[in-house]
Amino acid sequence: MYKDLQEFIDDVGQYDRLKVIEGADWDLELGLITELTLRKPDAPLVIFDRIKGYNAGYRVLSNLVASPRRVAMALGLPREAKGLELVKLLRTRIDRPFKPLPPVKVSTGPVKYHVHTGGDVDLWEFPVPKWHGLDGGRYIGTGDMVIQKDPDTGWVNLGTYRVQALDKNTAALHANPGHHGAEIARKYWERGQSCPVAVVCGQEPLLWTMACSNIQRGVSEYDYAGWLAGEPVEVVKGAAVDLPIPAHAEIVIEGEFISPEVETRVEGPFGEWWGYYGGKASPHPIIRVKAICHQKDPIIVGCPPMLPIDNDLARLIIDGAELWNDLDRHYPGIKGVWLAPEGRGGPMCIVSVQQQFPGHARHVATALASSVALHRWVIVVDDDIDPSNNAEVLWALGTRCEPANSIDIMEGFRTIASNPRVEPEKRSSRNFASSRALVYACKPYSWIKDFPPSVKSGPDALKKTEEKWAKELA
Ligand SMILES: Cc1cc2nc3c(=O)[nH]c(=O)nc-3n(C[C@H](O)[C@H](O)[C@H](O)COP(=O)(O)O)c2cc1C
Ligand SMILES: [Mn+2]
Repeated sequence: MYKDLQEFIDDVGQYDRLKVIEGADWDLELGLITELTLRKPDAPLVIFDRIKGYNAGYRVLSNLVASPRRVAMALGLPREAKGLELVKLLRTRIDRPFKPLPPVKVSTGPVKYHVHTGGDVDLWEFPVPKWHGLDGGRYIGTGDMVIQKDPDTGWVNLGTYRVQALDKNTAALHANPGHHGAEIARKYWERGQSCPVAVVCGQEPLLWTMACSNIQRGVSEYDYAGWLAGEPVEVVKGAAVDLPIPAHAEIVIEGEFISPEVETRVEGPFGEWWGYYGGKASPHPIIRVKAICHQKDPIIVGCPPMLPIDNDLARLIIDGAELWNDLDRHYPGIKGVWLAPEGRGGPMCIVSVQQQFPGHARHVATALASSVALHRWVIVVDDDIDPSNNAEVLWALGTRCEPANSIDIMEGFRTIASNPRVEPEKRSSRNFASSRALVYACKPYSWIKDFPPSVKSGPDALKKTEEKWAKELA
């Protein structure tokens, strides 16, 4: 695991692509530049410095894990791995009994270089970006981690939930129902208390990736990251709340997350991960900020939703690896699980199966559909198809799927308010349910042996020819 964000940035400068951009405006320009960089494959990591109206050193970073190379570096995988290979490598690494490796407490760390409390707290000290034109304000938390502790069990959860800066010591926090942070906050609120929170706005990428992946309920992302990396995360006690905060975090906002029965403020709208403004501006619970700790030259990590592709690929790799291992415990022949970034990840789940018995494809597809993740499409392909290769998947869809009898549609699954396709009537009655399509883009098992062979030449013939004609083909 990288010691801190700076160590990762240094490595990116050496082994991947890094761009430092000076003089851009926090008001939309950071978002526009980020969007332009994501149009090309292998987008660079971007650091904005000397942001308009702010001192040098107060930086914003985007595209933290937006290239396969940086995903591999962040997760400690071989740097040349790409696509499904990344999922395969990670799944092998986590295919062992989980042994929590809790964080170690240290007395202090670089995060405590500046500690602001009381009247000294000011969220506008930082160049908080307004990312997209229709956003309702400036978001300090997009590539963040919200730390909370379960009041009953002591479970420390880290989740990536967006945070809008509202005034110098007030922020709105948007944690969807079903997410661990919402569950923990509710426990405090039901007791008439507010929920202590610490929002980390800038962290090295491994722990951050755990915060935005579907780590099991009751498991601390700290313990999971430690287990995965083989070394514990170093933490210090917060300045105002009794929560462990990463000793090497860039910026940490600490405070009380207040019950919506006590106070709410309007949050949003925010250009969301689906790629739309699906949710509206609405009353949200707020954080009363008690303290802000930050490094000498602090960096906000921004991860605003972007088109055509998002910049948080690493979480799709870990979610895919977890799904693959889960399926593997129940079914043979699973050759790959891929959450396609172009389809926004979860909603576009592709699984490759070497079919071995009647109903095999349907069992696998229904297992994936019933996952709590938002898999709107589950596409089953055969084992000759790489699910992370869009050309191969489209070929399978175009040629092996007979729509009349290769699609199951199931209704009544969980979705969330930001889903742009929730009908207005359902939205007004807060019926956030959606359907799922299981698409069999694979050869029908009952006549799989009679399915026409493909025109693709065998690997041996291709290799031999490639060697013989190496010069001409170069
Ligand atoms: C960049 C990014 C932003 C996210 N924003 C939110 C958000 O605002 N609210 C939310 O509930 N989930 C959000 N998520 C999804 C959660 O982080 C994710 O589901 C994670 O598993 C939540 O942690 P938990 O399982 O501990 O609740 C976001 C994910 C990413 C990658
Ligand atoms: Mn969690």
